[in-house]
Parts: sequence; C-alpha cells; structure tokens
Amino acid sequence: RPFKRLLLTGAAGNLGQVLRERLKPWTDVVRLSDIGDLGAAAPGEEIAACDLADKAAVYEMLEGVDAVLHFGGRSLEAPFEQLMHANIQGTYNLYEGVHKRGIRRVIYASSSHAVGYYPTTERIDADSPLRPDGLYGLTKCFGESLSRYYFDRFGVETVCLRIGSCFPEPRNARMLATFLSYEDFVELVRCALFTPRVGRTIVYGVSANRIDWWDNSKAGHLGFAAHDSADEFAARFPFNGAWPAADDAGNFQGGPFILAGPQYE
Ligand code: NAI
Ligand code: 15L
Repeated sequence: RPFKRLLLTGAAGNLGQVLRERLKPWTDVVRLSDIGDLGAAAPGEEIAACDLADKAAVYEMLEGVDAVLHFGGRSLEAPFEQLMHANIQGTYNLYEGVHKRGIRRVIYASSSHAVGYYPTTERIDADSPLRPDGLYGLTKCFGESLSRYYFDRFGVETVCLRIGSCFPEPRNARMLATFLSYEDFVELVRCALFTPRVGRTIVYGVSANRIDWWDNSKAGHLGFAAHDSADEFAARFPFNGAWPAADDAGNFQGGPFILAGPQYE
C-alpha cells in the first residue's frame, strides 16, 4: 500500500467514520484519534484517543505517521472558549507536532464558513479574501493561515478542503449549492493525498451542483473531478432560484451560520 501509517483525527465524527473505512486500501495502518468513542481497533487500525488541546499527547500520537488527515475539532458555531480549545489550540498543536516529527503533508478540514459572508450572487475562488461568517469560520481561517505559515517556513504541505455540506443527502435548499456527496468527498481526499506536489492548496469541497458558487480552477493540479450532484434532490426543497430560500436564512453563502453567532454572547 502507498502509505505505512495515516493519522485520522476526528475519527469518531461524521466524516471521520466515512474515512475510517475508505482509507484502508491506501495504508497499512490507519491510526484513529478522537475524544469521542472509537470502539475497538479492527485489523489495520490503531486507536490513539487524545484531546487535540493536549500538546504532549498530540506529539505522541504523531509518532511514525506518514501524513495526517485533520478532521477533529468543533464542527459548528460554539462559544469561543470551546472553539479556541479544539480548533485553535488543537490545530496549532497538530502543526507544531507535524513539523517537529518531520511529517510532510496534512489534509485539513477547513470549511466554506471561512468565506461564508460572500453573497450568494458572487462566485469566488481560492484567492478571494477570507470572509468568515462567525467564530467557527474564524477558527477555520486560523487553520488555513497556520497551514500557509508552516508551508512557507517549514515546507509542510497542506491541502485545505473548504468543505461545503458533506452528508448522505442535501438537507435544505442551500445545500443544493453546497452539497458534497460522500463519494466525491472520498475522491477529493484521494486527490489531496496522492497528488505528488501540492505546496499549500485551497480547494472547495463541493459536488457538481448546478448552483455553483465556488470556482476550483486554481486547484486544477489536484485533478479532482466531482461526479455527483445535488440537483437530483432539488424537487424536495421549496426553492425558486431566488435567495433567501424559504427554508434557509439570508442572502449569504454561509446561510444559517450567519445567524448562529450572537446567540452565544
Ligand atoms: P463532527 O462534529 O461529526 O466530528 C468532529 C469530531 O472531532 C468529533 O468526533 C469530536 O469528538 C472530535 N473533537 C472535537 N473536539 C475535539 C478535541 N478537542 N480533541 C479531539 N477531538 C475532538 O464533524 P464532521 O461533520 O465529521 O466534520 C469533520 C471536520 O470537517 C470538522 O473539522 C468540520 O469543521 C469540517 N467540516 C465538515 C463539514 C461537513 O459538511 N460535514 C463541512 C465543513 C467542514
Ligand atoms: C460546516 O462547516 C459544518 O461542519 C457542517 O456540519 C455543516 O453544517 C456545513 O458546514 C454546512 O454549511 O452545511
């Protein structure tokens, strides 16, 4: 197999559970990490439970790892202290350990909420300035900037996946634009892992949806081509092509996340 050991953080989460199965053809061992329940290790798996905010534990968990898939952390808007613990302290610890261990590549689960304050009428690409739509989105901007710094300073490569909405099926009208199918997600991760040189790349994680907010032309070197589309689910949602959609909030790409922040203050 191409890799000896891949580390997957957030392995007990939604996307972590998808990758837990799908990484196996690519690696002799997948090391699984989370603060949540990971169950027992199956053949070809190692369990390394750890809080990302625990620097010594993170350093320990990175021993003998070829590449890291960093999916652990808070995945929704939350009080700043919680976001800081998991996404800011945690992602810093991870990069510091990656650099000190000489690990060459990270696949970082960023989010479209790093740019959620763009209007739904605008098409953006990897070079569009960051416009976070809340504290959660801000922590993703921090992770993306960390990856920039660790590449420029130390040569650690990262592919930042600005994931849209990765679920089995779209859940509302906004997801007709942001949906990323599990199959397309796994293909994107494969491209991010196997492209020989990625430097520090930003790519939007989105299927081939008709409503198209995100231009991936600057990530063409990854060779990612989406095959699925949210369009087959369009009839389910009361959406006439004009935002805001009846079941969603605002004219911003971040949708309901725009309104989520202040409730925590
Ligand atoms: P999830 O919330 O299901 O999984 C995140 C996992 O991280 C959880 O199992 C949780 O226990 C773990 N975690 C939280 N704090 C931790 C800490 N301090 N130390 C160690 N582990 C910790 O989220 P999901 O959907 O699997 O997303 C995975 C990643 O992808 C997240 O970083 C999320 O922000 C990002 N993402 C996901 C999208 C999606 O549509 N599913 C969209 C955009 C970004
Ligand atoms: C995210 O960043 C979240 O992690 C995920 O749970 C979804 O809510 C997604 O964005 C979305 O915008 O649909």
